[in-house]
Amino acid sequence: MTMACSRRLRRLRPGLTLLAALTVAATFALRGTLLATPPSPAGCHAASPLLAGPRPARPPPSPPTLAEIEMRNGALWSGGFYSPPGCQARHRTAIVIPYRSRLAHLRYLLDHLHPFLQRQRIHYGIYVVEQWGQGTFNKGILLNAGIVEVLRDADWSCVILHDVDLLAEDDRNTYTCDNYNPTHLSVAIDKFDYRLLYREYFGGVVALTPEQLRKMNGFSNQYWGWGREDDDLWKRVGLSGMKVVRPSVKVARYKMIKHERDPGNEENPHNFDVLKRTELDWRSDGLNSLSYKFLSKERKALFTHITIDVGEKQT
Ligand code: UDH
Ligand code: MN
Repeated sequence: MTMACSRRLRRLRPGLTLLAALTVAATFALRGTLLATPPSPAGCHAASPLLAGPRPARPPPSPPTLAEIEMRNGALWSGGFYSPPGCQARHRTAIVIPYRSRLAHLRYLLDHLHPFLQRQRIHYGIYVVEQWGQGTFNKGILLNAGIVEVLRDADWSCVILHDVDLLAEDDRNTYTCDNYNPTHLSVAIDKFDYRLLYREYFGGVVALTPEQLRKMNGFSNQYWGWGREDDDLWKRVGLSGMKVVRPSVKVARYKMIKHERDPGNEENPHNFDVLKRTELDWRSDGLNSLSYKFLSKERKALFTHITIDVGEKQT
């Protein structure tokens, strides 16, 4: 290269740099319009520009089919995983749904939850943990098994335990965890007049880090049938030196899809007696004494489906 030529190039370089910068900016602007999330090397720190705010859930008279929901959610990876385009997500949230014979509710929830979480720009995965068979439902064992299986599956920083029939009504209710304390996300449910049912209520939708779950030893495995395993969970939080935190009642709003009590999940009066023993039992009854049979794990388009045998009713 001659001296003159290299000098000319040097003179041109600021122009070239500007041109390159404009091209990059134009590409990002285009991607920004297409994806609505301009790339930010600093991560998805700012409040998501995609949030819609308060939006009462109005599920249609019949739920959409899984194929219809799949068509509306083209950006998912197999297994129901999602990573926001254009910025580095700060949180990795696993949603764990305890499940048996509630297909209509599951279809409503998946249709609602995927776009809801994508507006929050969270890296997430949805897991449906199904209790196999017709035996007595045991939500504690099912969720403990779900926790063990999802943490074995990927490196999640937050686990959200989510009833199948609850639809969040404000996407400012962020599906992430507090670093120090378990979070109760379903504070105001329409069925209970959008008021906290009672101070110690810690059911519905709750968010905990793997560390918090280990500290409190997960759920008790001793609650067969409906009732009180959530009250036991509340006691474990306090007994392990933590407290429950809650987002504002203004944003933590949910609609519960109407339902009857399920067959195989009848109220069990014995559960009140079990609840009297939490203080004595929580250290030895929980994740560290969990026993279940893993039956299958299947990656579906909208979720990862894990099936568990919780065993026979004990009490
Ligand atoms: N579930 C199933 N199938 C069943 C039973 C339960 O999928 O056969 C799952 C499902 O995710 C459901 C959750 O377990 O949403 C809880 O059961 P539920 O919906 O019958 O509970 P409910 O609506 O809970 O009665 C409201 C709690 C308010 C009272 C709190 C008392 N501590
Ligand atoms: Mn319910």
